[in-house]
Amino acid sequence: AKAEGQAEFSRAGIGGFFQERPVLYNPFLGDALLQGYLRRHLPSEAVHSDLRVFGERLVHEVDGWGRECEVTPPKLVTYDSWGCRVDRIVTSPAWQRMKDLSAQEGLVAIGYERTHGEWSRVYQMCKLYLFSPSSGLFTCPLAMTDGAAKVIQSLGVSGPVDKAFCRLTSRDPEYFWTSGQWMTERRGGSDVGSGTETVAVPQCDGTYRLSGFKWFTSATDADMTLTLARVADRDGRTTPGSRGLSLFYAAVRDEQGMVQGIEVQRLKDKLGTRQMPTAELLLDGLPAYRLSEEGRGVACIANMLTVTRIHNSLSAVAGMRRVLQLARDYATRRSAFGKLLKDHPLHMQTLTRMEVETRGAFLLVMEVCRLIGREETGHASQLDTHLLRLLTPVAKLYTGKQAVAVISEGLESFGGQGYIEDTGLPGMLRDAQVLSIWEGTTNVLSLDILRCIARSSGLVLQDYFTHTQSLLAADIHPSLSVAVRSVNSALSGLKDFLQDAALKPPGYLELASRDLAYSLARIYIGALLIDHASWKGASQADTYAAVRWCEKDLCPVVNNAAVGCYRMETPPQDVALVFEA
Ligand code: UCC
Ligand code: FAD
Repeated sequence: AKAEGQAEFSRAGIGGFFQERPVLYNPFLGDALLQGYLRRHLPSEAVHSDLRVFGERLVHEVDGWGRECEVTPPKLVTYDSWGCRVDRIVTSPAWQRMKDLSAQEGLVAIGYERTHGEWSRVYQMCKLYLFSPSSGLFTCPLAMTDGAAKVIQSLGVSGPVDKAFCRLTSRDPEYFWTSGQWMTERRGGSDVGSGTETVAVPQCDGTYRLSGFKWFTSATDADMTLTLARVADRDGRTTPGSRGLSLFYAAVRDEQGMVQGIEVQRLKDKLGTRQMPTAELLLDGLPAYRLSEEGRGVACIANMLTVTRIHNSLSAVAGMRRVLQLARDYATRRSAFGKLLKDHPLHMQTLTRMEVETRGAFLLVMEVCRLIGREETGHASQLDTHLLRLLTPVAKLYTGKQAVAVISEGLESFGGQGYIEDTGLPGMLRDAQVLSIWEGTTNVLSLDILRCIARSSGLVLQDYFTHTQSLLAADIHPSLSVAVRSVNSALSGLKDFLQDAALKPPGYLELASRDLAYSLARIYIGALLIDHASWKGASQADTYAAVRWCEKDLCPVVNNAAVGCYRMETPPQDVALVFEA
């Protein structure tokens, strides 16, 4: 109690008002779209109950571990106290708990057990989507683990990798392994065909020894890795370019838990993803097994890229959802200008725009998960396979960018508190920034989309048009007719653009590729939102989200082409502008 006359602000008192913090509730129960999506496509009580229970565990247990991972980053111990080289990466106890939990909860296993048939991937990814923002970035090793399992399974190779596959997909924490994915070298991470210098020297027993330098290796505390190298012939010569690359499997540690044939040069000092070690590795005779035919390394690791890019997209949408869940709760607790934030229409407009982005991203990512699930269970038509190939990079590049924009807006919705480190919010933005860089940058994936269209002689695009139109053909409620018109008009604009582009000089489509990727994403998302809102169990909010999405420019490539963005004169003008001194 204050003595009479004592000021409220004095050495003994720091004021009476303390802002209530935003509260994280069960992320499954707080996500209407996730629940609706599952009710529609996977109405399994077992799945619903698992996600609900897991949601509780995340709030009461795991989210705290995630924070612990952030504030206890990994360290590299190069020498032991007697001067012996040990190269040990020490992670926090919370990181270890994440590994055990991942096994127990089946976060990789569910995708391979396939208890729910073609919907098993959707189930697995929904669980990972809930886990991701609380995971202290353990979703990164899980993504690579899942990708490695997929590669091993699809190659059907035998030998020590059989055992590795069982470990990667195990639910037993004692037995469970994680994998790395070492592709990037100092000369280049996008153009691995030119950038890879690592050499694989054949041994008498059919194995190889790898020597080279891997410039970025994330979650380097992993048990095994998949990596690329060039097989040397008897004279030590290798084949240059992508055609010289083969895919290898290597165990990272020996029976005693010591790295074998590897020197950990240092850990990267990163903007974000600090919870997780990312190391530079000197490979100095690392024992390895070749998994692919010689020269088929890139084609064989492509399955891993598909899976890790899907995980990347999932993390992006999960980050958006988490910041929104916190922001909407905060809007019910924080007052400004005499009323709660939730009662300021402009604040709610801001949150609505974030919500629409997040819903659209969610449906796009689930669509890719649906497609991979069909492919893996033998249900995929050629159309499904084409869509999976096209939409994987589309989703990765689009959601990676959306995540940064939405999470940044999310931070602002907390005012100054959004900038304060120990709220946990700034880390979300830092971590989001990597999503458009690793696993293929936005430009590199835009070009990948062009290549995949060209390789299919345009069939991939035909299937894109066919399927998008079929999503609009269902029984559409009149309240959605404006949205349907927008998507249809964007689709026909896109068709006209592509016909025109086919007649343009080489280089035209390259300049247009990024806008083309955005157009493919926005149109497809529009169709998915309309389709979801047309489902009999949909809510009014579903309809509203579809309508709002379709108000945006769904086909930026058409407008940019109209103003001459991709003309042949543009590249030299771009250079002159950027380099003007
Ligand atoms: O960043 C990394 C790990 C980060 C941590 C994990 C995060 C996971 C998410 C976590 C969330 C929290 S690992 C490094 C990732 N690096 C990249 O993504 C590389 C980016 N660069 C590319 O994607 C390039 O496009 C390359 C490397 C694929 C280009 O190489 P090439 O050799 O020039 O490629 P080509 O000629 O286009 O393709 C060679 C073969 C072809 O098959 P064939 O020979 O049968 O015609 C292609 O069809 O590979 C096939 N191919 C693909 N197939 C290439 N890309 C793909 C693809 N995406 N899908 C299917
Ligand atoms: P570059 O290839 O040099 O690209 C530089 C810029 O040029 C980019 O903006 C790119 O979009 C642009 N560009 C390149 N080519 C073209 C083109 N043809 N047209 C237009 N623009 C182009 N790699 C791994 O292998 N394993 C890992 O575990 C791993 N972990 C990582 C962790 C972190 C935190 C980070 C940041 C990176 C990690 N990476 C990892 C590396 C990552 O995959 C690469 O950084 C990424 O693929 C880009 O390669 P780069 O850095 O060589 O950039």
